Amino acid sequence: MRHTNSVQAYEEALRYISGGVNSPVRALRSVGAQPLFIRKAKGDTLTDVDGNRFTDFCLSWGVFILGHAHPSVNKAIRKAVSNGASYGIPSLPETALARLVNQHFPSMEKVRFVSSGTEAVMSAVRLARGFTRRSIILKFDGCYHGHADHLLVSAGSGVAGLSRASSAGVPEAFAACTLSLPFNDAEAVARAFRERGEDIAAVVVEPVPANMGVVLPENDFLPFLRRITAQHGALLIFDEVITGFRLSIGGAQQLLGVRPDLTTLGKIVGGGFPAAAFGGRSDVMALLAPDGPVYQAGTLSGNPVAMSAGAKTLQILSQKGYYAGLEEKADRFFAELSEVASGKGVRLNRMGSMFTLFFTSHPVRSFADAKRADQQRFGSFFRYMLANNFYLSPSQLEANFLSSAHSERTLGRFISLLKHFS
Ligand code: KE4
Repeated sequence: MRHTNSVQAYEEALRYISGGVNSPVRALRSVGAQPLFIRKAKGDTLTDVDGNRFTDFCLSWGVFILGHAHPSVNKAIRKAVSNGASYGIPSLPETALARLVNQHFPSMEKVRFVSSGTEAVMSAVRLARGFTRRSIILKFDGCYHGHADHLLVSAGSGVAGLSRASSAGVPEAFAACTLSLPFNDAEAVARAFRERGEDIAAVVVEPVPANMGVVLPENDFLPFLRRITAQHGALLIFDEVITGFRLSIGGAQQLLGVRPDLTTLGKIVGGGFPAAAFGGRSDVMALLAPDGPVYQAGTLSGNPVAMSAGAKTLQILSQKGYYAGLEEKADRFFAELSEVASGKGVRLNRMGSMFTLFFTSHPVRSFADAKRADQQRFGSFFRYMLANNFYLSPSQLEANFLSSAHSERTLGRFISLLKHFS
């Protein structure tokens, strides 16, 4: 497989862009591969600048549940952009998407659009601190909530690979306002609330973490977080940037029946454009400027093209039977994949259409467990799959995703490749 043009493209990119990439994990360093430069994407297929085609299981980190370049979404984008790309003044598509978000996430009584998941979580945390007049945020090891200073503590995703618990450049004073505990450890949470309950503004959690690889919540953990936050006057923030519209049309909160005070959304909600959202209880959202004292703003927030891409995506996802169909395909695939995986000493964690193959035979129910997986062996699996035209999310501590564009034949080939991997 030729990568000459990607190699040249990376050399050129290195001259102008730090690390040659605009997001660290794309450098493929943790999997020991050369970064690819993609020319186009359609359905489940990526085509790189050398003409190599790959079946994509990363889907721009979970965005393209419908597959890349869906014809109806593209048509909506073309129509929207012909009316101008941005106004910096309210437009009807913003309210249209807000109405759809509210319809599918009833806990999001009011919403505010932003341009990235980082902005969404950062703003929700500021709002929680403003509402409760408290400072401490409780998060979980291995969960990643974007790169706002105070959330880069024991984070997952691209930060997980760094040697330090949090990024350089984050003053200790900022990190000191963040407590990070093991996911699924109700006793540790109870102890934190016993000791500092009156200072805790919010618990922020990926309801089904995907940034340490996919790790499933133990049966009562999320309802427990709901009870203990309510008991102590702290807010519960569900970071559904990945799980929102992924696990169901109403995200993890609909599937698992836990109603948070605030929710953040990203990825799917923007249909591939830089758009994300935060929202929740009206009494909390009422504190946001211009109504209240908590400031938050954004030049391209509610961008009409992004709103149109998101709205068309959600309209297709809300069609009757969409998730049932995806779930059936996923169930068939994962039933066979987990059998082959266990024969290889590999652990499959999945929920809905997102999954991680952990290269360990032990159960993975926390960040500590996930970090014990054999990252070297995952790296060689990544490179083996790439050589066979499959592009996985390039890290052991990330999730992979199915889309409605993945065929049974492709999924069958994935399984047979794992079978022959040594
Ligand atoms: P962005 O700022 O990257 O749009 O969103 C941050 C974020 C917030 N919350 C969750 C649960 C997330 O997964 C993310 C971003 N996800 C990573 C992939 N796991 C983005 C990929 C990257 O950093 O390049």
